[in-house]
Amino acid sequence: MLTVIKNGTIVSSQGTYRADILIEGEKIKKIGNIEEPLTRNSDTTIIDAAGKYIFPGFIDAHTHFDLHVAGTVTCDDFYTGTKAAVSGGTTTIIDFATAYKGESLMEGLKNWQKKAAKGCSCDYSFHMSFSEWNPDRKRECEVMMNEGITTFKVYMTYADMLDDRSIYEILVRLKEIGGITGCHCENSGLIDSLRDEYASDERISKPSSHYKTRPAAAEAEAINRLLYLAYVAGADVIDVHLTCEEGLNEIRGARKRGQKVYAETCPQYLLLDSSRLDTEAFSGAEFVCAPPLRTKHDNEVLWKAIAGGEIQTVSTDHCSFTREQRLLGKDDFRKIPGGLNGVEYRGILMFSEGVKKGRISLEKMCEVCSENPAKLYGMYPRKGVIAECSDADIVIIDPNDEYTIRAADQLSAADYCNYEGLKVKGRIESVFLRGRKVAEKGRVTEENTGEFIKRGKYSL
Ligand code: DUC
Ligand code: ZN
Repeated sequence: MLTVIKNGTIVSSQGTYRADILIEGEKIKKIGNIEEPLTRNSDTTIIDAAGKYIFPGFIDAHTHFDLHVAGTVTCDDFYTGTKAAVSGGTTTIIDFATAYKGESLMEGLKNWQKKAAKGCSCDYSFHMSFSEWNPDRKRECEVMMNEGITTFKVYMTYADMLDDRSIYEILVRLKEIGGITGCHCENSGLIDSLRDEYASDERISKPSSHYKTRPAAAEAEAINRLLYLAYVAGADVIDVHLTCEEGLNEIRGARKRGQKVYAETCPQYLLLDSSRLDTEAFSGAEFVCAPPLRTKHDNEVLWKAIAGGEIQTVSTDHCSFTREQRLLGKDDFRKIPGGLNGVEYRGILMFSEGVKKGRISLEKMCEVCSENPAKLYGMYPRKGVIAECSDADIVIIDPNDEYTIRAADQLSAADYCNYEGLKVKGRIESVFLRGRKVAEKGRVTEENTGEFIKRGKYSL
């Protein structure tokens, strides 16, 4: 079966150009002027994309589906989460498999493969999160690399946090075998002390206590520490979900020392700020995430950092809960399950709030949503680019449509939306996953065709 997408404007990190795309099976067969007789063949589907932008499928390298958090489980599993993802133009997600204490990395991977086996509507892979570091885990890193799990994750806070020695040794080991780790950077000791203080008086029942006990300084200190550990290890490293100017300044410092540091941010840190939690109503709890939302100033600093090439990727950290689940923390902000929903909105938010508002170019959007994630996470050029022989993962955006984001329309299992009421310009019109049309105007037209992607080493 052949598909021809005609007359569209193809977007890459290097520019935009008008060309037709011929899809054969799962791959892009040809780019150029596709003429008859191909387009006359009755087996050929022709799509007229005049006036539309054509992006390589977006890659969301930071999701949490079917994850146990704070005594509950995210309301999106791989089935609902990947449907939501693909409806918004994300054709590949990378979730976080965790090897809990006492489990081998392979056991952790198998547990997450089982979760994903419930059905995925976009392609998927996993990073491997460590909960402990010892000679067994060290040996198993290579096993993961052979399985196509080439990126890892460490936490500097939460129950699974690792100490500085372990993080340093992981950086050394991954450098030896060509892997790379992302790190959740927040200073645990400082946060724990502040949390106990706020929990000792009436502030215990305010959702805003969550962000007030996780200051930007806690993030910046942890980033600084990570980057010095990486400096001594001589290892490249990824700071995931960067939220603030203080943290960015630490990354700038490390880059001045000659270090290779990759930075990721998320739409919530570009578009939302902590005033969302400053409500008397408990609804502020719907905006609890870690690291927390910061200030409007930070939002703009991060947009500029994307435009200027200081931030390489934009992911979502999608980690969704219902209103009822948030109520677990009604009397104690420490028990509010944290994380925002957003896996289905990243593409349209980056287009409408980024490109249409003149904060970033089309090329930059393509770079941070598709091309760089593909390179950093070892999938390029199979994914992340519209090119001959690449997977036909394609997003068609109609720049002239507009609509209002509403929870009532969303595919995520969450019963509210962190971007409720936002008017957006543009629409993710059609989404192709390895040559098959899987979504149209926010609806999934074919589900469960996602496959596990064995990834190679990072190259960005
Ligand atoms: N932060 C969240 O808010 N949720 C899940 C994991 C994380 O790091
Ligand atoms: Zn996360």
